[in-house]
Amino acid sequence: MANKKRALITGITGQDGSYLAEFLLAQGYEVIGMIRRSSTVNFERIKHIQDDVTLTTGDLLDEVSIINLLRESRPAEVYNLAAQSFVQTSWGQPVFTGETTALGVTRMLDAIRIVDPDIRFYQASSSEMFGKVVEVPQRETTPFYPRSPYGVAKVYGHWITVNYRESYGMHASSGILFNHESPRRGLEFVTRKITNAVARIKLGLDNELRLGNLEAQRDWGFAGDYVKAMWLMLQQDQPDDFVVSTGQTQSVRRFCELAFGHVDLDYSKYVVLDERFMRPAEVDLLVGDSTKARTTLGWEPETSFEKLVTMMVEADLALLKGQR
Ligand code: NDP
Ligand code: GDR
Repeated sequence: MANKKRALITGITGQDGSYLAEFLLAQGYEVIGMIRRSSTVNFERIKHIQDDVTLTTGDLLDEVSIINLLRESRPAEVYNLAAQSFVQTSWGQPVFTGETTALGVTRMLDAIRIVDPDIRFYQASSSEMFGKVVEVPQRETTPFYPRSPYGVAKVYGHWITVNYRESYGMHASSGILFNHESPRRGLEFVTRKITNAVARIKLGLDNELRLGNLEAQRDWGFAGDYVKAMWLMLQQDQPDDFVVSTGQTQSVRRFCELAFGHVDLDYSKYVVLDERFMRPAEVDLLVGDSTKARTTLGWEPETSFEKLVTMMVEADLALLKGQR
């Protein structure tokens, strides 16, 4: 145990945190997960590895808790995945989103600077920073033009990471990850909302799916593939920023078509447009150029869009059948 490399993951109870914890355990790491206090247990995504990781309370809103956590756990690597991550919510809670998703990054970076500036740091940056279409495909050099309080907060988180790298020589890297999904995706995100509805409709539990903008285009990959890129960034001699994406873009409509089609249903008979799911400002088209990650890190996505959709529909069908 003493010789194991130790990593701290914030956001371990989230989609990416659970896949990253699995990945790091498989690499032989000792994994510490920072969890925030809640009135009910929310270990759904990590219950299968709960005995293999150490869970410790802390909150990105509370720098003292982070300093104490770092002092006690002394990790070699910190993966900062915690955030208010739902774009739609960021209009309703813009200040909270800024506190967590933007200033939370500074709290963590500053805690590292105070406790041990040699700790390597990964920041979960996002393709939402590109926002309005300025260049296609988007790459590391594409100017940011965020379109939501979430996107604005992520731009802050990205630049403060660059700033701590340049100011203090810290090994701080920012992964600009495009949308990545999985059966563990939260039910409010469009992909999981669709695959869950497909399963419910197929099993006779529902008869419609209410959605917003069907024409938005996203570069969707599989979360299990993307966590490897996070780890690879922290294994490099030099810290840097990397776009992580598949290079393919698909519309929400196309996602519906494939997901419903997988169970022999016609999406147009079930999908109902609902204004409540339209956004005040939309990100119309995201497609990433991950050449730098592919050449420097040797990373590439392994799961096709079709396989991802099928995996998610099958998982939701199995889940619902299991619940019955
Ligand atoms: P999730 O929403 O699934 O998980 C977010 C995690 O952050 C949860 O574990 C949540 O804890 C935790 N968290 C939220 N607020 C705090 C806080 N104040 N203190 C401590 N923990 C907190 O997100 P994903 O796993 O999908 O994404 C991981 C990161 O990657 C996020 O930063 C997201 O913005 C970013 N990202 C995600 C992309 C994607 O497509 N998934 C693409 C690009 C970037 P709890 O369970 O208690 O709520
Ligand atoms: P996104 O993901 O905003 O890209 O952020 P989301 O799945 O929420 O939306 C994708 C696109 O689908 C459109 N859409 C709907 N979205 C939701 N959630 N619900 C609907 O009913 C609906 N109808 C249409 C949206 O308008 C949008 O265009 C995700 C998050 O994981 C972020 O944390 C991350 O940074 C980015 O991906 C990259």
